[in-house]
Amino acid sequence: MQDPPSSPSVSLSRDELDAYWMPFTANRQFKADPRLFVAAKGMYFTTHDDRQVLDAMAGLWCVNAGHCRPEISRAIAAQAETLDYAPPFQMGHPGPFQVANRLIKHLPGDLNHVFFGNSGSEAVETALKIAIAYHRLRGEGTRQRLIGRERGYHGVGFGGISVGGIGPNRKFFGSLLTGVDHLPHTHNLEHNAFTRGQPEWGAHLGDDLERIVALHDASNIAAVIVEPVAGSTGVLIPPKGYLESLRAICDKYGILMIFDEVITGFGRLGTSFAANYFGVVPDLMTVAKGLTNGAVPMGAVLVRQGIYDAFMQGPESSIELFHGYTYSGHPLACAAALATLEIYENENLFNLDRALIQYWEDAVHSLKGLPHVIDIRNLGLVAGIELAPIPNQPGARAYDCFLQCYKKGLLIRTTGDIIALSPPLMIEKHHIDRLVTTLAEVLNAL
Ligand code: PXG
Repeated sequence: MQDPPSSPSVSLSRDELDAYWMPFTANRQFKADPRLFVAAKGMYFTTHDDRQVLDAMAGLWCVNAGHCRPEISRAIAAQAETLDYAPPFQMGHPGPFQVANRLIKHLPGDLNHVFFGNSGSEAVETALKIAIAYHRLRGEGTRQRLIGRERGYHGVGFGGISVGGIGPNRKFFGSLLTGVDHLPHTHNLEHNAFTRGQPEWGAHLGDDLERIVALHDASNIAAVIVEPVAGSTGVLIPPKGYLESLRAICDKYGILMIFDEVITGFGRLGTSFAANYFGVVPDLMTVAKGLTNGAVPMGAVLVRQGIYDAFMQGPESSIELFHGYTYSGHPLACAAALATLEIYENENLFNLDRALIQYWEDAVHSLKGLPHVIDIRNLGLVAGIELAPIPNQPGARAYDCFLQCYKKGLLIRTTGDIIALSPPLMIEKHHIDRLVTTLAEVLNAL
């Protein structure tokens, strides 16, 4: 086990806490009793009050190879000293070409062209735009409608919140994108509570796509976007046959299928990507987070050969896609991504030990029967534990659980009354034991 580092001293006054508007955070509550991390190593964070916290969330689903890997920090530092920045439009540098080539080796089918951005949200906006533009280039410009899913999370851009299925993320922000429909989500406690791995019930939910096609006609539909396993809304595992069914219906009607693998990518399910795990190849895939082990922001869209080819038409002097970011393929992000992919490959993190995954599954399911636990679900190295809400106080029970865990030295993530667990992939059995023991103590005392 790596030794956690001691913390650099830090003190922020109440006034100093005020200027920073924190994302997706109860700012006033947080600033009254802040929780700051000041260092991290391997499986642990160090807090501002010098405690060690076991990271059961890989940061925020991103630090898959563990914290502060020297190979990655050294690569970033060396890159910063050599080439800090290069313009990405009509100019280049070796980094993004190298990352793209290394990345596509791990992708199934002909997902072999990569467009870079800086986050999952940007990857999603990019993918939706490519899908619509692709149809237009092929003379099917009426295909503009987008289909997402209830309880889907696709970042916070206007496209992402429109295809996303989370009420609070949408309701404050006006009319959003027009022409969007949502498939039903696949979560069902009545049929599937306490399932290990993929549930048996629910493949038919994909057939709802037929209903949407019948309503709008396929000639108006550009793409369907889903997370293969929904992460943010509480680890919703797809029923057996569901993703296969969506793929078949998309094929039948010429609708592009987008997998948002921002969470499921880079080893989370025990394979490189969920597409490999489920044996379902989408037409476009969005990734971010684990791409750089969380060390430098980076996102990307992978597209199949035919999509790239559709854009590479007309005069060679013409710009094929009017889209991109100042920091697309940023040198520091590329350095981090290359070093990260090297670690994943060298440490076989895309092919996790089956025995470890089984240990994880057994450990999380051992919490069945504890107070308030109404469901436990898992796949690869991810798990969701659903708690019965306190009447009229949705989310309060799980938030309390989060706070108690933090006090006891364990970082979990909660969404509504669901606990999400998604540890770094180099987790060992003794970490799993500690994680589950702490959670059990907290649940028993809630
Ligand atoms: N797609 C998916 C599937 C995601 O999980 C994004 C897109 C957006 O990525 P960026 O890099 O723009 O944040 C995400 C992000 C949570 C949580 O509570 C999850 C995410 C972000 C913030 C919180 O589970 N995932």
